[in-house]
This record gives sequence, structure tokens and C-alpha cells, in this order.
Amino acid sequence: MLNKIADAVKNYEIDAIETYVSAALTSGISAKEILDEGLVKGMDDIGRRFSSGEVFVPEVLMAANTMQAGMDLIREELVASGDDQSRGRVIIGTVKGDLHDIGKKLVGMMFEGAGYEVIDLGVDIPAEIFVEEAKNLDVDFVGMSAMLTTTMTEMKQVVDLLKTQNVRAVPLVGGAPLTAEFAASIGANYSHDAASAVDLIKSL
Ligand code: B1M
Repeated sequence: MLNKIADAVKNYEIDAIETYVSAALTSGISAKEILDEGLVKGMDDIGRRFSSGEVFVPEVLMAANTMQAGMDLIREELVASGDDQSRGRVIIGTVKGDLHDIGKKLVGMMFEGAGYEVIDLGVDIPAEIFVEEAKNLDVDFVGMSAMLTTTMTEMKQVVDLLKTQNVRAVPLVGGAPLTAEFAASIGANYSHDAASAVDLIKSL
């Protein structure tokens, strides 16, 4: 069933994904397995084929929509699998110029599952909005996602603006092109994936 889910993402079968994910949940496969061994596996394959020029943006978008349809079905279980103690408030968004939101949504869901209150600002968020919302909502953490080497530099603007405006919220960053060294160089806390993002936020 997990292979069928991965294949459905690879082949953009948005109708089939609902059937397969529902069947997997009914048969007792956990939301985490469906995510890691099915949905993410399928999306990784698309990423590889996109890099090698076998598929193009429309196909990637169809695969992304298929993955999102699958994620909608496991969301409740994924969130419920964490604990429900309220630990703090987080805003999360994808930085200015960047429209990728699947990883960011996943991190947000995992934070919710771990007991944080999460406010998702969306995609293409300018530094000023991150900081304004951090102040308005009095958040503990500001989560930023970037998937492009050209947009990850936006994160520094947010970190610098938080500092100059004396906003005490802790900056968290992640996304495929980032490294721990880059995060350290801009004064932010880095995690590689959604699971380690939860470990990180708890440790902070
Ligand atoms: Co785009 N794209 N894309 N894309 N896309 C990448 C990122 C790319 C690596 C593909 C490639 O060339 N191999 C490449 C970036 C190259 C680079 O800069 N280094 C790329 C490109 C070039 C582009 C365009 C420029 C293409 C074009 O138009 N010519 C364009 C840019 C648009 C824009 O943003 N302005 C573009 C567009 C798109 C789509 C719209 C078609 C679509 C996005 C749809 C959507 O998100 N709603 C898309 C997709 C789907 C991808 C790939 C294939 C998959 C990304 C994804 O969702 N992965 C991607 C290739 C790849 O990564 N394999 C690619 C699944 C997701 C679960 O993982 O997002 O990595 P990920 O999130 C992880 C971690 O990174 C981490 O945890 C998550 C969960 O474990 N993480 C955090 C993320 N945020 C975090 C925050 C944290 C902590 C951890 O703390 C706050």
C-alpha cells in the first residue's frame, strides 16, 4: 500500500491517493509511515526527475497537489500523535520570493502535534510581516522555510529585523538548500527535517 501511495504521487493520481491513504489508515499503517514511506518517497522521485529534466514545473505541481491531498487525510492523526500540552506559540512561513509550502506545512503540523500553537503565515512572506506578526501575536518562535538558494538569504533580513526591533522571539530555519553553518552565520537555529525541528524547538 505504501508503494501504491508513492506511485500515486509520482503519477499525479490525485483521486487514487485518497483511496490508498484511506485504505492504509484503515489497515493500521501509521500516519508517520504513510508520510515517510509513501508521500515523501513519491515526491523525492519527482524531485530527482525534475533535476534531470525528465519532468517540468506542471508535473511537479501536479505531484505536489497529489501529496497535499494525501497530507490532508493524515493531518489529524499526525497532529494527534504528539502530546497536547501547550508549549508555546509559533509563527511559520515561507520567505519572500519563495512559493514552496509542503515542507513548511509539514513542520507546522509536527509542531502542532508536539503541543505548540502554530500560526501559518503562508508563502512569499516579507521580513517586515514576519516581524510585525511576531510582535502582534507575541510569539515565542519565528519559523522560516526556504527551498531556493536565491531566497534563503531573506532569512537574514528577518533575523536582523527581529534584533533591531528588540523582538525576543527565537528564529528557527529550515529547507533543502540550508546548512547548519548557514543558519549559524545568520544567528538562527537550524533543523534538517520536520522530526528534528520538533526536537530542536523542545530543546529551546
Ligand atoms: Co521547486 N524547486 N521550484 N517547485 N521544487 C526545488 C526546491 C528544487 C530543489 C528542484 C530541483 O531543481 N531539483 C529547485 C531549487 C534549486 C535551488 O535553488 N537550489 C526548485 C526550483 C528551481 C523551482 C523553480 C524556480 C522552478 C521554475 O519555475 N523554473 C520554481 C520556484 C517558484 C518559487 O518558489 N518562486 C519552483 C516551483 C515549484 C512548484 C510550485 C512547482 C512546486 C511547489 C509546490 C508547493 O510547495 N505547493 C515545487 C516542488 C514541489 C519542488 C520539489 C520537487 C519538492 C519540494 C517538496 O515539497 N519536498 C523540490 C525538489 C526536492 O526538494 N526534491 C523543488 C517535500 C517536502 C516534504 O520536503 O520541502 O524539503 P521539503 O521540507 C522538508 C525539509 O526541507 C525541512 O523539513 C521538511 C519536512 O521534512 N524543512 C524545515 C522545510 N522547512 C523547514 C523549516 C524548519 C525546519 C525544517 O524550521 C522552521
